[in-house]
Amino acid sequence: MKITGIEMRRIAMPLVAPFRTSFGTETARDVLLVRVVTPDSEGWGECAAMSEPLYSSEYADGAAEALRRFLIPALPARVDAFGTGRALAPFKGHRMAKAALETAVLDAQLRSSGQSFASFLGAAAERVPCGVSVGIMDSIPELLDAVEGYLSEGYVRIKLKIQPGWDLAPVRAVRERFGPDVPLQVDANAAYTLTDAPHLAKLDAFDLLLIEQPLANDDMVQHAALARRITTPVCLDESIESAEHAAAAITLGACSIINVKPARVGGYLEARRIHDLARAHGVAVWCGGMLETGIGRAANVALAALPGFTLPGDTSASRRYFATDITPPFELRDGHLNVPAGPGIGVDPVQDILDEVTTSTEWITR
Ligand code: OSB
Ligand code: MG
Repeated sequence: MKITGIEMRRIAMPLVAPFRTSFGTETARDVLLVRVVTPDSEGWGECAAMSEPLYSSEYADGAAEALRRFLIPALPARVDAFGTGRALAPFKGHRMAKAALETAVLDAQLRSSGQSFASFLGAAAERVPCGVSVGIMDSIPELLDAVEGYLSEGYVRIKLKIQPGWDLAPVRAVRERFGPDVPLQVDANAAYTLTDAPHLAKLDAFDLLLIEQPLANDDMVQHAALARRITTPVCLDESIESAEHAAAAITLGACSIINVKPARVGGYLEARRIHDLARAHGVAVWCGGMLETGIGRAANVALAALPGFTLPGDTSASRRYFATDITPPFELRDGHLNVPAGPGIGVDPVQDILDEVTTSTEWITR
């Protein structure tokens, strides 16, 4: 496939409510979109990097710089998604930037051939069950109101963000109010250390599906030690940046569940490798999120339909994040989102809305 040019577009998307995690509070998403143009199609990729390097080392301005200076110039004139992966491999890190470019190439390629992401990736379902990630709040009553709202919308599992000082009490309050049958899990975004193991073991009483990334990104061995000291299954997010990391984590016993975010691991091809590896080892995976717009969400929902994705993802409806999405909104039906079936990611940005939220564009000819 010949690439004639690539557009990098920045958009500013206010969130419907601030989203607070152990690493910071987001009130708006500053998103970098990549559009790959070929003679007979175009393809979109959304870069999940946030404005500041707090979740991982990547950030939106840094991703844009890596793309314009190294990644886009390294693309051969004729290339497909697999070739894109190979061309970008010599550059260390910058996985979210690579994922955006590879996804845009894959989208263009699949639109040309008329195949959907879901079909290309090997999806086994036409709709996926959805969970919701609930941020840290100022008070327990506020949290209970938020959870009640999401449950009444139909979300099939609740994930609570936790940090030291906001862990046992919110989990206990949600269990007491909504009962033992609500599928419930927590995500610490690396806020604890192994010395907190006795404290984290107190979460065992609440029958959680999993605890996500309790310890630091690099603490693979420490996660294995923690997993031996608590009964709540340990799930890794930040620690897993590749299939090699996943293999190491599984071998070490650092996790029994993996949150797969295509952005974090460099794209959908690597995400599928992790799915295949985990499935072969009996390790459950689920699809995480980075507060994506409809562009990133469409591809994530396709991935979440693969057979090894046996737990509900953070693939929430558009309105959980944005009053107006840049694509027709993803809507929850009976706790599920439909997997797009059209060519490529199966959705298109609405041009007027896209233009309204655009803060800059940059066209790179080839
Ligand atoms: O750790 O999973 C995370 C959002 C931004 C960065 C990291 C994370 C999250 C979420 C929300 O938990 C996932 C979503 O709903 O998109
Ligand atoms: Mg997480």
